[in-house]
Amino acid sequence: MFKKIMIANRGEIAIRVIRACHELGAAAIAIFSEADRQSRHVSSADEAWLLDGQPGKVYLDIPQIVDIAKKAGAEAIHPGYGFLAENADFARAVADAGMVFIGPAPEVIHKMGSKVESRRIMEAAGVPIVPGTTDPINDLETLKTLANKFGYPVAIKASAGGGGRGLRVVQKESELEAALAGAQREGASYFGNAEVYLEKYLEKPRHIEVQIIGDKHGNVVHLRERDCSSQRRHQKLLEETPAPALDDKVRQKAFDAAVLAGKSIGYFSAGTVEGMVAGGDYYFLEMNTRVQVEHPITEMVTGIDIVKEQIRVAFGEKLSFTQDDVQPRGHAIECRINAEDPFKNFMPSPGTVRRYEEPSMPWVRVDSACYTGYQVLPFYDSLLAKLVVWGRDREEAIVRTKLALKSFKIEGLSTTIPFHLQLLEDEAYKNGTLYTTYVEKELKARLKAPTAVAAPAVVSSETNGSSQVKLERTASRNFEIEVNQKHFKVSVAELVPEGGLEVARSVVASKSGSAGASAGARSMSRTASRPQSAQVSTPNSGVAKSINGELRSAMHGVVKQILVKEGEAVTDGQKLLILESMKMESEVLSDRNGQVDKISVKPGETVESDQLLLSVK
Ligand code: MV4
Repeated sequence: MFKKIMIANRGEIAIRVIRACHELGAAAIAIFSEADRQSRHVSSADEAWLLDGQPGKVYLDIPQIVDIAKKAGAEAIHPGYGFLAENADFARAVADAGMVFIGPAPEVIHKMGSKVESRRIMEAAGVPIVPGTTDPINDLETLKTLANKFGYPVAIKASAGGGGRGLRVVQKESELEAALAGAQREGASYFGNAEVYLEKYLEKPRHIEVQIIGDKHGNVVHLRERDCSSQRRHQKLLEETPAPALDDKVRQKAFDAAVLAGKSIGYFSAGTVEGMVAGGDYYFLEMNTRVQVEHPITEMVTGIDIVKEQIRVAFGEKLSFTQDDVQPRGHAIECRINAEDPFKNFMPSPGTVRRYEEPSMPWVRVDSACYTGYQVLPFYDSLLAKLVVWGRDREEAIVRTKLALKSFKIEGLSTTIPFHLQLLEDEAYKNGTLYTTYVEKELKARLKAPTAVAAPAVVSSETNGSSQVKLERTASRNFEIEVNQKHFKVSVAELVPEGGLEVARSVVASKSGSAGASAGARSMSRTASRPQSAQVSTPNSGVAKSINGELRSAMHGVVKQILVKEGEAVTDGQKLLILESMKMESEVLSDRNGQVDKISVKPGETVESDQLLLSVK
């Protein structure tokens, strides 16, 4: 086995991989950005190296990461998910430097990165694909002809896309031109590739994905499916396995497609074959050549450690089990607890976690890098914790998940916990008929914010009714100090008022039985200090706020694109610019008919919360 493995990632997945390294007896090397000095992935590693450069960019710095890995004596690099995990150049650079990339071959990453090519390969292998093109489309006329051939609605997709980026749904011919331009622009700006293709758009599909793992001896097995239909704007919110109310024949079709897909490309690592189920049919969608966020639910029902097995096969070992050994047991649910406000259109909620306590109970696993005092940074995604719960059947798993969600204590910022509690009570969720746009189209409108209560004092039952402010020790914060190229770990604890001053606001999330019904209190001062919602155009809520035509950013982010010019006439609801924060792209819309008066930002510019973007008079 490898003796030393570098983890080219941060956060919970870095910690998860470090754990697998330690189980295998390998030392784990962490890398970290300046902003991540105090991160738990740094303190859990055996050795940690500071990356030179901007915190938002360093985890993508291939030459630097490969260089450090060589210097540190790593034999292999695990990329986690996100960042460089599906970057074929990185996989190649690791191999060229004489190390093992813990993932599939660079050519496989490259091929699966092109959705057009992966569709072509899968079709040739006999895997069912969504009706559509397997060649890129370059011009509007061809697009029109093909859209008519397949019939509306159609989806225009960036070939280099994935996860919803560069996806446009078109209902009628008049929308084709703008959709083509939009998909091309997103493909170019996110992936440096403007190539697009067309698919028949399937209404209300379920998102079923199959976990596979292969070794370097030609074996490929599947670890059954995950249902990831609970999403919002392509961000998964809850995943579970097995998929509820799924016909066993369709399930078997998905398994067969996944193994066939893996074998046809010589896959040797952990991977996921994403598909859609619509009207009793299964269709291949795309293949993810990495370990996924939601891999733990598969581990819970199969008992197989996917990350450890992934490292073992990268070393050249045969899979330690056969397809027949994969005998699932029970049901597992994962809730992605994000620093987002579900009642403000899931607006990112960066800031400091004032209190963080995980549920401690049987059948519950929490994968997280969070701690009291943890800062949610605007450079990275908003995942705070993955709550993973097992039950003998779905009902038992749901009951346990609700109990675990209610005993999670996260204060200081908004989280998706109240959303999860409401989702688990939802009829469509309970009977297993939820589809991919259900949360956005149906559930979001019904989400109930816990009722606001004027709460002058900060007393909750957590302090046993006492209004005294006690001092408590926060989890100690770890610092890494470098002196003469040597690493020292220093631990500092600080004294803060017990519970902090944000208790009133955040007990809403952690205490409400069925959210909305309990006596959760919302800090009124916070509410009052915000512009009233009537002044915020609804589609912009969470992204920008408009007061008398002045549009201000509601969050720290980056201006991706400006779609209008000064002096241009605009209409109510028209897209003005695109902001990105915490990996989410949001459109800022005009809330009135008028004229663009002044544009105060430039593309690429970083903006703070409350910063003036532009004004419409
Ligand atoms: C689709 C589709 C319906 N029909 N393609 C969204 C992200 C990317 N992975 C593919 N996506 C979709 N492609 C056709 N032809 C619906 C979606 C889709 C979706 C897919 C998987 C998981 C969640 C989704 C949410 C909305 C739309």
